[in-house]
Parts: sequence; structure tokens; C-alpha cells
Amino acid sequence: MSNYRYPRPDASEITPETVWQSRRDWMKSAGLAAAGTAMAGLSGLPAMSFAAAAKTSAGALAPLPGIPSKEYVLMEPVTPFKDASSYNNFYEFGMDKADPERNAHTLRTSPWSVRIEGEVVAPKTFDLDALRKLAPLEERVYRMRCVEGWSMVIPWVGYSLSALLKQVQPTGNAKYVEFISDVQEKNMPGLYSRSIDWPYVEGLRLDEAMHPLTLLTMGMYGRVLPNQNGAPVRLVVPWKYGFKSAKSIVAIRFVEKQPSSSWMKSIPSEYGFYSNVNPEVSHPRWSQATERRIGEDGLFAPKRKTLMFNGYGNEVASLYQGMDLRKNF
Ligand SMILES: Nc1nc2c(c(=O)[nH]1)N[C@H]1C(S)=C(S)[C@@H](COP(=O)(O)O)O[C@H]1N2
Ligand SMILES: [Mo]
Repeated sequence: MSNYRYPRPDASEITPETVWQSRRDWMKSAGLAAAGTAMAGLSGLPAMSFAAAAKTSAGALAPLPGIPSKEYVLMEPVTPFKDASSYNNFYEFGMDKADPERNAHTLRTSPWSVRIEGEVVAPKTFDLDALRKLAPLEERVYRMRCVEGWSMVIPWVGYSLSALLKQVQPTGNAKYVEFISDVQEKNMPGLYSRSIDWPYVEGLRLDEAMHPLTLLTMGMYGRVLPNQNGAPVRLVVPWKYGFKSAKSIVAIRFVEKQPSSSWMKSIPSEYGFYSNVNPEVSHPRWSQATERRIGEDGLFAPKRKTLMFNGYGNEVASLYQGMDLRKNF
């Protein structure tokens, strides 16, 4: 594992120009080409015209700017908004990549609240407005890797989940955190598929949940989340396979025992609890050594090498010191 080179540049390598360039790239991809300056101008922009082909236009979504993170930037092109909002996994709305965009308009995202419960001294509920105001919203560009072998680079808007978790006092029993997605019987056509035991549930070890990289996410590309990307609030855990990043979260539960996620229950031989991106450990049915970057690479373009911990090893490898990552997949 240690012979992997982590692509995240040293802070000294990130010149203001490269940061600005990456911002400009995604602004272009979000249809904000004219905006050479920062997000401050966003809310004042007039109605914009976007690629007519895109079914979800960024312009139809309310602005939700974040302070550009200096730490969490990538020197890789950002995935075009139209790809990030039309090639999705959100099984509550169907199994095909195109289903969430087609079907998720029925998701009811307001009113919305998130309960923090379980092994805490006093449970607390936060409505969306309270969540947005809890900590300064940041814009962080993260590399995302789906277990199916594709990846994207997405400018998320949110703040470290730890800011929310610190609002409650866990009991001494709290060792893990569970994330529970919403179930809306009438609005989610995918619930008819019994492949998953609804609600969609994911989990992290407490130290993983508290890690600054773990992002409580309310927006992307400077706007609120499109429904298909898990509106109005989701998790993003960039060093793990995409399925750990639960969408449309209604509850966060501190628990004592390692939770069983929806995917572990569904196919225990293929999905474990940790699900760290690891090019050296194959999925039982396919290699994880390479990936296809959505939107950027043509069908015949060479695949990219998948990076240990999806490139976030400098930050997170220490969480797994001494663990056999082949066993703890
Ligand atoms: N509730 C819920 N969350 C979910 C999923 C899902 O089906 N339901 N799919 C996961 C998978 S497999 C991936 S790759 C990411 C995709 O997020 P994106 O569509 O925003 O790229 O969401 C994850 N979160
Ligand atoms: Mo995924």
C-alpha cells in the first residue's frame, strides 16, 4: 500500500492560478462561463442559458455558494454538471443510471429535517435551514469513485460532518454512526425492487465519521443538490466507494455495534463494512485496479489507475493502521 503515490498536491504546489483554473473549469461545466469572479456574484446573475440537451439545468436550482476550500482542491478537470446530474445511482428511483434524473422530481425535499439519535445524551433534530447555518458552507472538489468502476470529480458544497456531530453528546457506548436515507412510499418508484432492504442505510466508524474529509453535503456546483444527487442533504465520503455516501438523509444514529449497511445485507459476500477504495483488492466479480472517468474520457480512452483510498491516503491511511484491508474490505 505504501508504494502508492498520492496525487493530492502539496499546498506549496497549488498556485492561486491552478485553483482559479479549476474553478473556472467547473463554472464552465455548470454553465457559468461568464462569471470570472467568485461565487459572490452568483445570486445576482441574470437568467442563464444552459445546454439545451441537459434535462437538469443548473440554472433551475437555487444558488448555494460555498467558500472555496484551499485545502480540498484537485488539479483534475471537474466533471461537467450535466454528467454529474444524469449518470447516477439512487436505487430508490430505479436501477438504471438514467432513472434518478428521470424519476427523482417526485422526491419531496421540503419540509426536511435530520434527527440525531441513538447513543447520545439528548437526541436533537435539525431542520434544513438550521443545518445550512450550522457552520460556514465550503466548496470542496472531491474525487468520487463508484464500486462499479467509474469516477467523477465534483465540487460539493457543505461542511465537515463533525460540525454537526459535535452538536450532541455521544454516550460512552457510541462507537459507530449510522446514516439513514428517507423512504417516501408514494414518491420512490424504485422501492418496488426488493434488492435492497429499505431504508437505504450506511455506516462509518466514529473516527471516520469525525474525519474532516467526511462532508455533510447540501449542494454541488454552487447550487442546491439536484434531487437525483441526494437532495436536500447527503453524505460524501471521498476515500470510500460511492455507495457509502448515503443520499437524502433523515437520521444519523450513534450506535455501539458495527452497523450492517444495505449493501452488506443485500450481498454479504461482495460488500463489507469498510469499502475503502483499494485498487489491490478486487471486487469478487471484477478488478478495482482501474476506472473510467465519466464525461472526460471517451469510450475508448485508456482507463485511469485507481488510487489507494481514492487518492486521500495522506489524510486517512492512519485510520486503518494495523488493519488487514483485504479482510476488512
Ligand atoms: N439513498 C441512497 N444513497 C445512495 C445510493 C442509493 O441508491 N440510495 N447510491 C450510492 C452509490 S452506489 C453511489 S455511486 C452514489 C452516487 O452519487 P451521485 O449520483 O451523486 O454521483 O450515491 C450513493 N448513495
Ligand atoms: Mo456506486
